[in-house]
Amino acid sequence: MNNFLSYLKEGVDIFKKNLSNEPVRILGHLDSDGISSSSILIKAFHREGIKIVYSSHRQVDEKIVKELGKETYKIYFFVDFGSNVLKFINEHLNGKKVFILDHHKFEDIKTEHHNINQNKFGIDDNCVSGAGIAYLFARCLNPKNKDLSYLALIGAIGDNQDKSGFSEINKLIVNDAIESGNVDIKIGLNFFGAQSKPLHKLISSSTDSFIPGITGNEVGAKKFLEDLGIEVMDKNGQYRKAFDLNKEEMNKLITAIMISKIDSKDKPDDIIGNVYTLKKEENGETVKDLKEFSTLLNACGRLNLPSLGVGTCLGDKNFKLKAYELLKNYKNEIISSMNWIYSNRNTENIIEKNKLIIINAKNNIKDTLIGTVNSILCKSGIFSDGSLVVSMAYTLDDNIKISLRSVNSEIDLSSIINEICVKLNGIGGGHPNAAGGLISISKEQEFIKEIMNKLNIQEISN
Ligand SMILES: [Mn+2]
Repeated sequence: MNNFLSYLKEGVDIFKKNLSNEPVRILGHLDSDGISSSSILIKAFHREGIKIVYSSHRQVDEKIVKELGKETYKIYFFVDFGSNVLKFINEHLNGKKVFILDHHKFEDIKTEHHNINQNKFGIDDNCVSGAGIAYLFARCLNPKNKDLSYLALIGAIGDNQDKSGFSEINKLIVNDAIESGNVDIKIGLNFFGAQSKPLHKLISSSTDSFIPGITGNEVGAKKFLEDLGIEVMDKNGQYRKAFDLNKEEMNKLITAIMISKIDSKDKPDDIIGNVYTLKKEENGETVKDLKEFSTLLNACGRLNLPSLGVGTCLGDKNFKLKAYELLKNYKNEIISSMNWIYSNRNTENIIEKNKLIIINAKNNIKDTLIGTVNSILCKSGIFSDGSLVVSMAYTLDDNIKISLRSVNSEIDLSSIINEICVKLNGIGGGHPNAAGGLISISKEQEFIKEIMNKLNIQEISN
C-alpha cells in the first residue's frame, strides 16, 4: 500500500507543477462511486481556487476520448473509469496531462500519463473505490480535504465494498472518516433504509437477507414486533423507525431475528453490521445513512441527472430536495421492472434452465436500471444458490445492455461476459461478482446461444 501511496503522491506533485489559470477537465463515471469521486475532486479543486469543467458518462470509449482530444484543456481527470481506454488516451490525448484515478482491473499499457490504480501494486479492485483514490489524491493535495473522507465511503459502499467488511485502503479511509469527526459508526441492523423506512417496513422489505414470515410480509413484521413488546407506533400515532428504539429494544429485535433465521442458509449475523451515519444530518434524513446516500447518487446517475447527485454531495439543499424527488421515481421504476419480471416467468421472455436464468427485457426495463434490477433479483431469494442471472435490455441507440450476476457463486462473471461480448464485436467486463456488457441489437439471439453454451460448460466443470 505504501508504494501505491508514494506513486499517488508523485502524481499530485506533477499535477501541482502543471497547474495554470485554465480550468481542469473532469470526466466521471455515472454511478454512485463515479459521482462521489467527481464530487471529491470538484470540492477539493474549488478549495484551491482551481476552475473545473465536469461531465459524467455511463462508460468511456474511443469516441469520447477522441472528442476530448479536440478540446483545448491541458489537464484531464478520468475518475472511476478510464483505465480501460489507456490505449486511446495515449493516441488522442497526446501532449496533455491526463490523470486516471480508477480502481478497475486493466491491461497494463505503457503510458506517459498518470494511471493511478492500486491494481498496479497488487491490490485488488475491491479494496478501494474510485472515490477512495480520488479522496487520497485530494488529501495529498491538501490535508484539509480529510473532511471529504465520508464521500469516499459512499463510493465504496456504492461498489459493494463493505459487504464482508472494508479492507486495506478502505480501512485507512474509515479511520480518516472517524478522525475527521463527520461519521459515526455503530453496529446495527444491516438493512437498507434505516433512516427513511418505518421499522416494520425496514425488516419486511429487506432484499439482502430473507427472514421467514417477515420478508415480504408487512403484517407479519408488525406482529413479530408486537410479540416482542416493541411498539410499532409512537405516542403521536407515527410509525417508529430503527433509530427510535432504545438499546434494549434493539438488542431484543436483533436476537429475535437471528433466532428466526437459524434454519436458513445465510449466516444469521448477516443482519447485523456496521452502520455508517453522518453526524451533521438529522435523524430521518435519507442522506444521514451512507448506504441510502449511495443509493440516492445511483438514482441520480441512472436517471441521467448526475448533477443533482454532485450538488447533494457538495451540500446544496435545493439539489438535495430535487434528488429526493428523483429517488421516488427511481424506486417506482424498479418496482415496475421487478413486477414485469415476476409476471413474465414462464414466457418466452425469460429462459430458466438448470441454474441459468436469462431475462430478455427488451424495451420493458430501462437499460440504465437493468444492472440494479438484476442485483436486487439475485438477493431476493427467488433463485437458488449458484444461479447465474443474465438480464438484457435495449438501449436507445440500438444496442443491448447486458448485466450478469450470481446468487452466491464463485464463478468469475467478468471474464465470461468479456469473452462472449468481444466475440460478438461488443464490449464486456466489470467485477468478478458483478459484470456487464454492451452488444449490437443484431446479435441478440447469437448472444443468448453463446451464453447458454458457455455457462452450461461452466456448470459441469464446477
Ligand atoms: Mn467504482
